[in-house]
Amino acid sequence: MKEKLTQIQDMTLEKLASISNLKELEELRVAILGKKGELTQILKGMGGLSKEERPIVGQLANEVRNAIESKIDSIKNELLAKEEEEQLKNEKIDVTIPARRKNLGSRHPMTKVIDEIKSIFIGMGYEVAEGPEVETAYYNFEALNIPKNHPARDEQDTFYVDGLLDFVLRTQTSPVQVRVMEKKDMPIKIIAPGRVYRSDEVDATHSPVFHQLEGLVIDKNITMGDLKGALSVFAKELFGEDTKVRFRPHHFPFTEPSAEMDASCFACGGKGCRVCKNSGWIEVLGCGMVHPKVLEMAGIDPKEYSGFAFGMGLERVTMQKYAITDLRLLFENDVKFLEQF
Ligand code: 2U9
Repeated sequence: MKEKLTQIQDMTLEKLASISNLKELEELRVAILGKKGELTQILKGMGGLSKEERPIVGQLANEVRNAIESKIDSIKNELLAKEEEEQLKNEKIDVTIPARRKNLGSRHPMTKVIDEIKSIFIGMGYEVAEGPEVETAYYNFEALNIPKNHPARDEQDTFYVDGLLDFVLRTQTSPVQVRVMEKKDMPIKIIAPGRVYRSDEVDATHSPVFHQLEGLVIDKNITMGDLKGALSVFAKELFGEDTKVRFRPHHFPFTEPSAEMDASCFACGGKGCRVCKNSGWIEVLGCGMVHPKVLEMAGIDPKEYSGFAFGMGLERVTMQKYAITDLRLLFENDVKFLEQF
């Protein structure tokens, strides 16, 4: 039995010398020291030894077990250290590699134009007013001198809510201003930017949802001169100091007299180019003196007060400013398009 023990020790130590990974080491440990291992089997057979032999063999067996165990432990530590070193080598971080660029995105061209126009008017003392996008037909039409059966109320152009003729998705931001007028906190000097809706088919210049910015000034003795002064300052701030403006007569139900304002083309200075379609002028907004009936309906005496109003389509201004030829680009959110602004 003693021989067998020394044999096991020699054989195991020899095998241990050529072990190269933790899996092999564990397999060998189980084969020798495990429940059914060679050494364990021998120790189990010690019952058959004589009284004299038992302590001698027992001591030898312990020595063999200790020798094997301590060798296994030291190899295990070596292998673990090697493994960790390997892992560290593989996980090495090169801190000199430039970081991956984060895509920060950019402000939408519409947002830029809305913010710019808002800050021009805020600089001239206007306040920003907001109101609901689902409106009553009264605020959207009647209060603006667009009675029932008026062509501008054509069902084709308007989204009614749930088939109720009394509720509409606002077709302009004017109802916001009617609501402000009703409060009669004079003088009034406001702009109302926001989303508006019309039952239009989508094409390069139309969309069922678009943005408007309207303005309203009401005080004693407000004249067409105030309108022209304010709007020409606005045009110069938006398109450049040398911008000239011209007013062409027009018709709106809510203003009288009414006009459309053109600005000299900021791209060519009026000579004619692609941006102004060779006319030298770009159409910017509609405007006029608030109709006395509109003032009256809101409870403001037109003999005491007068005012001017204006309105512009923000998609159109954005397209003009950035020479965008298709309105749909403003809604599609294609990153390649948006990155350019
Ligand atoms: C009140 C009284 C009058 C707002 C106005 C326009 C002229 C105008 C169009 C521009 C292009 C709409 O987006 S568009 O199609 N708007 O031309 N808007 S005056 O007049 C008002 C508003 C409120 C109480």
